[in-house]
Amino acid sequence: MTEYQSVIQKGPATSAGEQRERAVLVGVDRPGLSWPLDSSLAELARLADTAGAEAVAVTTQKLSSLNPRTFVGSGKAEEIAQLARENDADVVIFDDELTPSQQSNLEKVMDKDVKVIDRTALILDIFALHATSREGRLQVRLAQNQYLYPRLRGMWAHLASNRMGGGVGSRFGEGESQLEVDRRMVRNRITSIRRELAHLSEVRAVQRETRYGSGMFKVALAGYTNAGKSSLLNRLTGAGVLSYDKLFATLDSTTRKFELPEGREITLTDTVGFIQKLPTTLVEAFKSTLDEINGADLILHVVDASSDEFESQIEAVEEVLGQIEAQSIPSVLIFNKCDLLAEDQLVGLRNRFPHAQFVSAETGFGIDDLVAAISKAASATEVLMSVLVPYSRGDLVSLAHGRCTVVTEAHEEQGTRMQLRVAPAFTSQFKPFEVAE
Ligand SMILES: Nc1nc2c(ncn2[C@@H]2O[C@H](COP(=O)(O)OP(=O)(O)OP(=O)(O)O)[C@@H](O)[C@H]2O)c(=O)[nH]1
Ligand SMILES: [Mg+2]
Repeated sequence: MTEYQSVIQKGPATSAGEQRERAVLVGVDRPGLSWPLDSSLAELARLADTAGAEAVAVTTQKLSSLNPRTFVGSGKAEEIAQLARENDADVVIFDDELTPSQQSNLEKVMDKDVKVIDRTALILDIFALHATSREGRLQVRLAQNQYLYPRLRGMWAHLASNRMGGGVGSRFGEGESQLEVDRRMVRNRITSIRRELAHLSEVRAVQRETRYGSGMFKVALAGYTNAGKSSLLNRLTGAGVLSYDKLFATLDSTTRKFELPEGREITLTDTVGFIQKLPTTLVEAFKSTLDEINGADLILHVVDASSDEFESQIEAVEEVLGQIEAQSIPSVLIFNKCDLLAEDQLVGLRNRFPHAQFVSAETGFGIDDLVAAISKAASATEVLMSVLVPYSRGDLVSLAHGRCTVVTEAHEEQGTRMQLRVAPAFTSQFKPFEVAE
């Protein structure tokens, strides 16, 4: 059966002692790039590192228009083949998505055992390495199969393996019919994964609704990969979520309860990171995970303040938020890693972004202000109510303390008199006990 194979096969960077694949990185400078080529290639090197390949050479070309056959110019393609030979490379990685035919044409130019892949395939590899939940793994398989489908004709040995295969040459010798069989198989697989994901997504929606009781204010941490979302969740809730200095450490979302200083509980959800040129197949495949952002009442957009590219990163994140139609959800910019900034840099940022929060998940700097900002946002939608709750309704008093903001509270003969700020979800429960000021 035709299955998608990881493109980097010598194992992840973490497996000590393992020999890592050697990669040549290729970037093309052309008009209209929103990201400086150098930093995009530096990011590509980090992606390669995370997937288990070491960048041994980097080459670029300036073009006014792309070559439809080989992406770069044909002379440049020869030059890349030479560079790969000199550096004993296993793989050539393009910083942009190649069309299936470009990928195939480029492989013909390279020496026999040199693979040609693109940023998208690399990101798919990393996602496959880091997916742990059933849903996460299914989402990755969906994206892999969508990527594989149009590339079946070329059928590079490294991209798909014929697990049931009948020996050398068996898959290429049979012409169109084998291609048709493969196509149908991949198509069927996509359909069945989609079906299973749709089911899991319903389950997840129900869980989200009932999670710790409905009506709770929901906060999602979103942002560029490696910005410190998981670290921030850990700092706030002691969640113990995996955070490390690799791209896409988090794939599965984690939700934790968090108690605001006034006693009210909200939920905080850590989510998968974004990146520039995030493959659209991945955005589609991860729809249900990304729904955690969509279902939030407030988005904390976490930014790595120490990155030279933080502005482009903010833009890239906003673009993906637009793609998942989450741009209308209230959001706050959180500049993290402020411990790495010089004092004047921090002052400059505060002046430029007066509505943002400035924190360090590492040192705890600014966390109290951040919590205050969350409290403020959480109470913005609430209405002020004065109630007198009879002593027989202890449940409502608990609800008030757990889910609302208690402004004043007095114990009187007929019951508990409270002034509350109540979220829209709970007003109907307090309505029967409402009293005049
Ligand atoms: N100096 C410093 N480093 C930080 C801070 N917050 C996070 N980091 C480091 O940044 C790296 C990435 O942190 P994560 O919390 O894994 O980032 P993330 O946004 O969850 O990343 P992904 O899950 O990969 O998208 C880790 O090595 C953290 O230790 C901070 O405030 N200061
Ligand atoms: Mg994370």
